[in-house]
Amino acid sequence: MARKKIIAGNWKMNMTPSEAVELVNTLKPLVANEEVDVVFCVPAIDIVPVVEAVKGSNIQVGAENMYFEEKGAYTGEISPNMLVDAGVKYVILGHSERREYFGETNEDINKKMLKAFEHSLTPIMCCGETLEQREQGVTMDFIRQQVKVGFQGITAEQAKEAVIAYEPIWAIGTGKTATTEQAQEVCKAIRECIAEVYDEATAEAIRIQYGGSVNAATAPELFVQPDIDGGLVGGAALKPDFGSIVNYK
Ligand code: G2H
Repeated sequence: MARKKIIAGNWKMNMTPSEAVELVNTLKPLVANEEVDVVFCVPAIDIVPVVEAVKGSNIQVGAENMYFEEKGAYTGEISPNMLVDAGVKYVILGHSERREYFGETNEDINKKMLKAFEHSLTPIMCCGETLEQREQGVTMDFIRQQVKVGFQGITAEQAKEAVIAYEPIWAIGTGKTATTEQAQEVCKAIRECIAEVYDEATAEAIRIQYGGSVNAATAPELFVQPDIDGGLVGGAALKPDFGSIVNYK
């Protein structure tokens, strides 16, 4: 069965709650495309008003992070059950900015992956290499490690529901999109890695996005690649351009 494309916005640390509602109201008619899964991953404080604002539309709401404990003395953190209770369906885990600025490790991300599934949240697990790693020719070794550790203890049935976002770090927010060939090559290799860890059926089912300076001009070519099942979009998700990205065909 063909995989349904999933196009998610990652708002990062942008939009106050009132700006968020305004943006949802602007984008709602522009992203009304039932052929793809449309997800808005928003800052924690925007979740409640955004869940309210998207009601009656095709938009699903995601978080940008969560903690792996249920509750307790973890000042500043947000638990999976808080997200679920607020109406969140997806959660981005292991974005390179979380890894770089907040020291998240593959092991932390694995704990979050396990917790997300325990609460029926769909993880969008990010992976991707630095420019240095690409130049050293170790891109796939690095990504395979991120994927293998990230999915430790995740069953094949769960993995089939997961989303992986391949985001080369050198292409994030830089305006440098990976070429279509580079993006397809790595997404294909990630699928092969999933086949190795699980089986062909799991590899065929899992959705793999590309992320990194995706815009309305680059999306159409990227999203028709055989192993690219949509995108994780940062900057362009904050603009009406996101409508063109969702309607890339
Ligand atoms: C990569 C992406 C969204 P941008 O981080 O996750 O952001 O499209 O701005 O490069």
